[in-house]
Amino acid sequence: MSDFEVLIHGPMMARVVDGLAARFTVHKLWEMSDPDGFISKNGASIQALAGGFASKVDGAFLTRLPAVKIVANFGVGYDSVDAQWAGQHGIVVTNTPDVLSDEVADTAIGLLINTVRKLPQAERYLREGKWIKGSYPLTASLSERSMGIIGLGRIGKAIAKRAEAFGIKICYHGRKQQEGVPFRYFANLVEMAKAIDILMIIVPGGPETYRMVNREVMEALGPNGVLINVARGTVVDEPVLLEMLEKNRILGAGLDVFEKEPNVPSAFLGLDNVVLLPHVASASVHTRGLMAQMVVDNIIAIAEGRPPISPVAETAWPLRKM
Ligand code: A2R
Repeated sequence: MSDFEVLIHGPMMARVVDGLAARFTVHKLWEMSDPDGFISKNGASIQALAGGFASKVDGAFLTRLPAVKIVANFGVGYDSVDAQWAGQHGIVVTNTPDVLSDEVADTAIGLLINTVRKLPQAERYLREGKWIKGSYPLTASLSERSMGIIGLGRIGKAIAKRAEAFGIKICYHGRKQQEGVPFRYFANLVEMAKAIDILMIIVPGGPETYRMVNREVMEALGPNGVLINVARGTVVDEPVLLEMLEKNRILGAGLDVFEKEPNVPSAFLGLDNVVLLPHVASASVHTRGLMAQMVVDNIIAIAEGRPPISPVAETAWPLRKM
């Protein structure tokens, strides 16, 4: 099996790198002085690609790896991989669902509380020695609120379970109504935004959801509205959100993701009504370890001629031959 060659696209946890290196020949693209030259010279011998994929893994890129059988994505969101193209060309794409749902849901609720009760701002107030001069101003409350979840999938449902325990009323928006779900469904996102005061975004990224949270949605959410994004920065119209926050046309936002991360528009940094996180929703040692093992196990499965553990919908197993 040592002739099975794996290309790791960008920096990965030791559990991925070591786990793969124990079984296969591993190439670390991000450590190479000439990654492009490496692919031109050795692309044909690569059978598996692993990574978190900050850049696009599309048909043009995968064509340069003609023997590749699997693209193992570290993370549940795989919007940077053209899974449709991969499936049509006999390449399976895998992701890391389920194992991160509870962690992301915990972070989402933490971010919501921090945003509404301004806990990070209050902590900064204390550290800056301001408490001695007077109490921190009163904040908004989580009480008597309702939450609209965009994307009531695995993570969305884990968030709903937690939010219910806080007494928050839940409804959701998706492409279709789900059977057996006790929450009100809104086919129209603007209508949902009018009915709620917490907008929880946990939908996949990609062209279908690009800036679906637009001006109309944010205006419908209104001045008491709180927007929490633990999905992808691309789902929200970031310049409009910035304007809404600057003009206090929504109450606040909690953002774990940004359109061009790790670059965050500097105007966000000066605002008091936004809590900013560096895309850490799943980033605990425990959960990232489970995700890492799934990347390794998916590649081992393909190398051994077994079905992958977690193929994405576009490359459902067994792959249909073109
Ligand atoms: O639309 P539906 O009924 O298939 O519901 C899915 C919803 N969804 C959408 N909703 C509105 N417009 C769309 N274009 C659209 N596409 C998908 O998002 C479903 O309820 C939810 C996704 O759920 P899962 O596939 O179970 O994903 P999971 O594990 O909850 O992760 C969601 C996302 C990832 O893709 C990452 O971007 C992020 O969380 O970490």
